[in-house]
Amino acid sequence: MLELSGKRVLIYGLGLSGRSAANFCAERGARVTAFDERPLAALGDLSDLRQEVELSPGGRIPDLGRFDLVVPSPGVSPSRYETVGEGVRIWGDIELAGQALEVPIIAVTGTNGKSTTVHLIEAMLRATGIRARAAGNVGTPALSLVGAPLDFAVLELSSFQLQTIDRFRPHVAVILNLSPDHLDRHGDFASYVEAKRRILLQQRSDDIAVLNLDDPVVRELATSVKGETLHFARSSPIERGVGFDAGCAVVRDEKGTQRLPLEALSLPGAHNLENVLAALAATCASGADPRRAISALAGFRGLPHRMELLGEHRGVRFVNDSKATNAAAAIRSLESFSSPIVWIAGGRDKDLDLGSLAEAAARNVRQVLLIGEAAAKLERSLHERIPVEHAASLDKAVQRAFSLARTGDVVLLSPACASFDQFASFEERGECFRTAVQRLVEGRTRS
Ligand code: UMA
Repeated sequence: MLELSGKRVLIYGLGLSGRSAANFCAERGARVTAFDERPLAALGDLSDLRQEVELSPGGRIPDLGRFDLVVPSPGVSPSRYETVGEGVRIWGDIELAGQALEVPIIAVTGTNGKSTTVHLIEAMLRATGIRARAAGNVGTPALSLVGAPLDFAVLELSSFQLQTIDRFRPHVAVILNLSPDHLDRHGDFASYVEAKRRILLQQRSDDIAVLNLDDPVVRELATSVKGETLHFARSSPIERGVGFDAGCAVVRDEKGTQRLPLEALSLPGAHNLENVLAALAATCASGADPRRAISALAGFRGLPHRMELLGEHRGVRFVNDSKATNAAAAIRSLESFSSPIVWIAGGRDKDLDLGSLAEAAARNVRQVLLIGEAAAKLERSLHERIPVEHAASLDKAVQRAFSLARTGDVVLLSPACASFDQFASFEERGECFRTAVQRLVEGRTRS
């Protein structure tokens, strides 16, 4: 059990996870200092912080060597603390949660689809009467689950969060897919994959890894599995786990084979089918009945900003996929439509090879409208394959996209880039798109 009483703890970063970690440590008797590079005025309302937390915002980073434990926020690069001596533990909030949670953990990582899968697992377990709650990179700090009346904690984990785990041991570890992302932080794809691999390292022989057999990089991670492996796959045949055939999830386990029709699935795209198969495999790994679990699909409408159909106006559909912050995610959304697409892309480049986008776009993109810092780089990779225009803002891009679209087309926001050049988050970018579409539909902007 985690012993924090009297320990000197530095919370590095006062965002959502930092605040929850500060309170968690203070409640357990630690002497907590909370540092953030931003000045106090920029940190917003801190009234939820316990009084005994000593604030040290702005200015210089405190001497890390003075602390027993440093809790870096996921957004803090390891280069800020990796030179600290051996006497100082570096544990992120996920490590703290892993040590404090008294229920088994289902942890989900991968490049794309994590949040949807985590919410699907939560819904599927609940449909079987199991008390489960989602947290982590989905937006709710994992420490908020400590002490909650639960049977399972379902955690979405980013590569950033996995860099600061130590003994964290999920009973079920799911790896969805791996393609280049966050290379500005990790340096290269191999280092990013190594961060993701860490989800498996503390598992034991009675734990379960759920791996995507269709993904060659994920398949290779099987060499790090310590316990049982369940596979999921949309295309490959499965021996143990969840496959797919003729509209049915095919569950294969020691009891035999069950075919479960997926007609209640309303989420579009092959990638969402993969998310469902992964979630079902994780649900089976938790001991739940897959037939009851799958009933959750009927009420599952997907998450905002992920292939979210905002509506239709004069025969043109508007789809918000603001969460597509990397090339692989944007390719998946482009491939999800058979109708022509007027595509809005761009934002902050995460040092990705954007060339692969051109091939996907050439299939059925009528026109691309480019926004943000990466517009020039995107244009270089796209202009030989599809017509390219620049737009001064997302709002203007929506107006122009609608004027270019024909009946039956889709206007798709799927940026392939981070939002931070123009917005605070992908959510804010998605909301801006939603507002622009609403204005258009209500006739408050151009015809
Ligand atoms: N900060 C510093 N120095 C730094 C970096 C950050 O002082 O070098 C400070 C910032 O000034 C800020 C705080 O740290 O005040 C922000 O911390 P953070 O960026 O780590 O954000 P949190 O609010 O703690 O949110 C984090 C995750 N953020 C990141 O990984 C960047 C959230 O994921 C997560 O939902 C939340 O914890 C709860 O677990 C967001 C995300 O964008 C959604 N994730 C990335 C993604 O999905 O692609 C990985």
